[in-house]
Amino acid sequence: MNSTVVLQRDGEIALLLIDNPPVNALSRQVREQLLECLHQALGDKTVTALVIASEGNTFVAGADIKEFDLPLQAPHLPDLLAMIENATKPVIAALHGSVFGGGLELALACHYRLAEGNARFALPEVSLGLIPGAGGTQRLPRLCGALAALEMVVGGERIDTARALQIGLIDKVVATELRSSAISWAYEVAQRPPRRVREQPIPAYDAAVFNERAAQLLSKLSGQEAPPLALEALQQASRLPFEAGMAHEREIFIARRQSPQAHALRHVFFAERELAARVRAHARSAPTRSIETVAVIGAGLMGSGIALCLANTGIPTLLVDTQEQALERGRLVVERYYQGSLEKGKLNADEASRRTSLIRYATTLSSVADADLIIEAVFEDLAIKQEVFRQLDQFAKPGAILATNTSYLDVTAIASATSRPGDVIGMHFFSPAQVMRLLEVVRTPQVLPEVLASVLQLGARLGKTAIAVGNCYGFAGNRLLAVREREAGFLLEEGASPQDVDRVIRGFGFPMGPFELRDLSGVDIAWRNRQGRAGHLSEAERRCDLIEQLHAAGRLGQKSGAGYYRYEQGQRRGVADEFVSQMLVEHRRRRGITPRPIGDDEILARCLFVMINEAAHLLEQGIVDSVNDIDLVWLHGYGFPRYKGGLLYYADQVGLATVATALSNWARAFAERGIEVSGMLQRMAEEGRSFTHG
Ligand code: 3H9
Repeated sequence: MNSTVVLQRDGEIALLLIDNPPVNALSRQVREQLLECLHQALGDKTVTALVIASEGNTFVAGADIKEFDLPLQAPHLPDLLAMIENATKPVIAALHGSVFGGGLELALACHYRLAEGNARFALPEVSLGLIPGAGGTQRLPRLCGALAALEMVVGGERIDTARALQIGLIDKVVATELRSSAISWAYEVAQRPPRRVREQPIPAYDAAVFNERAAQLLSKLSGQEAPPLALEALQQASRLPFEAGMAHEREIFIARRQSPQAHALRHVFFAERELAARVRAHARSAPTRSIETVAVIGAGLMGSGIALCLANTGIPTLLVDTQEQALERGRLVVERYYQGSLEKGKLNADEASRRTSLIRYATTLSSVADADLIIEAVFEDLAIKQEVFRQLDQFAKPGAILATNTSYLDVTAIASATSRPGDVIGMHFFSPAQVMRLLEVVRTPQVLPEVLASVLQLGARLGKTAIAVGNCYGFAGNRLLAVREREAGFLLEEGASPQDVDRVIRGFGFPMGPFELRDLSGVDIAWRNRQGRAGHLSEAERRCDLIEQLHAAGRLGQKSGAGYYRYEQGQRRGVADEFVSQMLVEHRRRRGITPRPIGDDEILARCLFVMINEAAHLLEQGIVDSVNDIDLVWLHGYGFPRYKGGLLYYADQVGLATVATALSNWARAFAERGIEVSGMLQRMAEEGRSFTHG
């Protein structure tokens, strides 16, 4: 058995060194060996104090998440930590890197805590659908106060050493020589009795302030089951004796491990890492081009957002717009954003000014000559984009990567306007680009592998979830969005109201429903898309022309004060509008449709199952490389609730047989809509397979 914990001696001090790469997770083996080393050190009369430290670039990132699908295995972390806390010799935690979850709980059970300046502290359990399970909810409020504990336990706040020192989580910070500093300190404290957090009372706090903040945090985390339970455990720390509080925490933790939300969140955790590993493998498989300077063409909201995103990563960026007024508006967007970051205290003055000055401005396309990467973000029109690329082909230096930020158009057709289609790629950012995590990287059959690898790598550098997708109408994300919107339109024809559909989709956990989203992104955009795809629409889609009707009435969505909803001055939340109800009554009458009541279950199934079907088509057609990509695209770009694990994870929970049968029934019942049930989905359903387990 490999050694994951070693016991070393420095005179009278025992050093327990955890060495379990990559992040020193507290696996069963680590717990066993830690326990063994602890026994040895405590039983050795020549040892006067202990130091617990870790090898590698992190202390301990938590319990081993891979073990959460297995039965509980002794020694249990709370028992091990109780033994450390109850030790009669002082125990010091020497902390660096990530001190997360069970790692922070380990530190809390020690009697003293010393940290290197780079350490970060968090209890991220709620983000995994759990609550801290080894004393986090009981020891943290005793050591740092209930309010600071609330932010970390319920809000999942991650703090740095300065804050940790301020709230009393750590005793000292050292610049270097963490281990030797801890050993020197151990000699000092060896003479003192152990200082046990469990014996400290929770400092007095204002319950009204606590409750108000708790309510605020929970309102931001609605739909998630773990945060209210984490709060409950934390509140019990003030009401129950330590042991009873620990037992209560443990009971909740154990129940949470097997909860559907915790399973779903674990799926997302590992899906994100699996994607990151694929991006790294891509970069290894092809030489990458260096991207040091970037030019963005088009200073609209998208172009300015992309420029902000680049400057936030420290990349010098040239924002180009041939319209001087548009460029000025872009400059204002940039300046206001950094002014706002300064006022909110997110950046200091130096950093805000450094980032502001990383963005330069120009009105001529020829000024892109030095850029390693040029991202076009002009109006969504093929002819306009092709003209821009024709010009970029003249001005860009050899070896520059030319990217288009189109959200629906054919990237191959755009690339064909240049003499170098191998250098052309899609970079589909989501609005606001400086905020949204998703970046679809659209590969054409011609794109060079090194161009794809370079852009994926840049995506990771920008902090994005960068996913390679094939070139098709709407790529992965918007293709799924389009089928949901189409189905939602059919639901209106059949008798549902926009409010019904939006309520059900919000109830599932999306931040907004399809019609609220349409009003936000613009009825005119959907109208233009439909015009562009007129030849591809089925007869039923063509006749479900609600978008054309709204457009003809000048109802363009939020921007014009009305779309599917009416918007009062300054309100982002729409209200139901008689105009739309009447429009639907008329529409159904013209189409000879007798409206019927449609239940919430049907609304949800119809909207989601058609997406699952389309996702299966995307997999079959090789537009996406893996099931995880589908899940991550919708999680990071479209607000799919993380605690439901993603679209295809959700499909597995419903059962592929249920999904496939429902789709086949609808395909028969609504033959004119041309629903093509994916062959792959049907086969998987028949064979009893699932997306996430193959
Ligand atoms: C907990 O502690 C419960 C307790 O309260 C109670 C217990 C009774 N376990 O993210 P990276 C792997 S719940 C297993 O790419 P980075 C990860 O899969 C836990 N594996 O690196 C990846 O593997 P691979 C609370 C883990 O530098 C590799 O490490 N803790 C764990 O970008 C590198 O990870 C958390 O929620 C783990 N705990 O970020 C912390 N953590 O190379 C979760 C990581 O095979 N972890 N791995 O793909 C993180 O937030 C980040 O990994 C961290 C490093 C910031 C630490």
